[in-house]
Amino acid sequence: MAQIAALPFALTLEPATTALIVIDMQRDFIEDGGFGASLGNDVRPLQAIVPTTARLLAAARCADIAVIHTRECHAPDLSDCPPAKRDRGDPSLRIGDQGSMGRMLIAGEPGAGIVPALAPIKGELVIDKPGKGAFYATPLGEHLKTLNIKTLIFAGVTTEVCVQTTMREANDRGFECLLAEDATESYFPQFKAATIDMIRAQGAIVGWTATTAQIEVALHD
Ligand code: C5J
Repeated sequence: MAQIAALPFALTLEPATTALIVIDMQRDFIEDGGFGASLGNDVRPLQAIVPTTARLLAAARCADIAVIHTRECHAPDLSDCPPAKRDRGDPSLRIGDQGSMGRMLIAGEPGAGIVPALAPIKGELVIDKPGKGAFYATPLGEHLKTLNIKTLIFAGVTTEVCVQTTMREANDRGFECLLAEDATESYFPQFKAATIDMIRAQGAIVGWTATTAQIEVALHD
């Protein structure tokens, strides 16, 4: 058992029934020329969490915690991309358009890949998801059941979109959910802060938050 000095109160977890889910740490969200940048965002805050996320990954691997990576991406024929998603807003490039890292958010294109510093290793599950939540239209739920997972640690981007959506989906499915505060980031600092507040409000209504250092300490004990 490991006890994490989380907020709003300590969280106890069993490494054997815990998984780390690293959400969408893809070049398309993190690098210049990707989808995030095409929406007019400054991607540098997202780049800044890569080393902390790598530390969290290393701690999970060392503690034999299951690691799952997700990628937001679509089939090349866009059959899993609703027009409402593709057509909304006014980005300089839309999903499926050709960018400097291949077609935007298309499975198998360089931009849809996970940044090299956080590359999955042998045995780690990689889930491609067409939505913001990682449970929607994916086999994630069945995999977690097969692995007998009870607790999920979350990292990745962006805090208030794919991370929060997946965390809420998981919370509704009965998982204990912990967000690594400094291994997640948003293009909008105020949205990240509000998401962290929302998660742990009202007695952990969505789950807990803790720093990567607090998680590392608990897993090393
Ligand atoms: C977004 C994500 N922000 N991974 N995707 O469109 O959060």
